[in-house]
Amino acid sequence: MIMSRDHPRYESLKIREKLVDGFKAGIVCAEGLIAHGRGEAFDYLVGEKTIEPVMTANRVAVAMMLAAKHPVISVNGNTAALAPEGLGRLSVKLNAPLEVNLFHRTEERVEKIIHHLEAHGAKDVLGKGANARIPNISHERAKVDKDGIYKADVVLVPLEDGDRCEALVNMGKTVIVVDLNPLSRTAQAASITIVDNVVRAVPNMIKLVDEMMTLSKSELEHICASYDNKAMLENVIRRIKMI
Ligand code: PTJ
Repeated sequence: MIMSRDHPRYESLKIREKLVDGFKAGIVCAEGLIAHGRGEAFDYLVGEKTIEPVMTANRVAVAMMLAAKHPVISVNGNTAALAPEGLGRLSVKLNAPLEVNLFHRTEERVEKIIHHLEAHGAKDVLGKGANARIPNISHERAKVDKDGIYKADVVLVPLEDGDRCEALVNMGKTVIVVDLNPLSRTAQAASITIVDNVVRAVPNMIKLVDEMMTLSKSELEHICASYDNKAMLENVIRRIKMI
């Protein structure tokens, strides 16, 4: 579809087009299109921009990733379609492997997503032939790589589901999620919740990594020390009511 740049919903329509193209290419699942619609509704509520309390969460998330021993970035169909280059850049800058991990898993889709990420510059993407399981999860997102999500101390998961978020937290991991719905079980269960669209969250994190990569371990720990995710979520909900 040809869209004029002066269309008032140009950016939003471009994002939809990326998801539809991803669906046609076998990267995004049909359910992913529905999930995006829910995300769009919440994006309206935050004014389609990164609101102030979320920048604090972003900063803490980047500090956690920089201070981690084994940070990993989990990628699903929607995020691969929306931010393939950004995810690859973030992975290189943080020295954190990307791992494809799908709720509606098929081996064919895992391979297509790995190929898509690598075509956009990502290196050594994990996820094929997952060889470990997250305990107490019965669905396909339990399947992980033993050298990736299974071993990670900090996991960044854009568009997580509530069950797995809780299971990862129960494994003792720090779980950073990107979810536009501040009320979702995922948002409530995560260690750090970035209530933002992945199309803004990924570039924001890249910028912050550039700014913060020279900080010492104690400076990074200081940034994380007083962070309270529940208070941050309450702040986001208050802001939404004011917009
Ligand atoms: O690719 P798969 O097989 O792993 O499946 C991906 C989906 C998204 C279908 C799967 O993870 C799923 O069912 O997700 P949920 O439980 O519907 O949750 C999606 C959450 O992401 C909702 O809370 C949405 O508000 C939120 N969301 C949707 N689009 C975005 C978003 N958050 C941030 N940025 C978005 N672009």
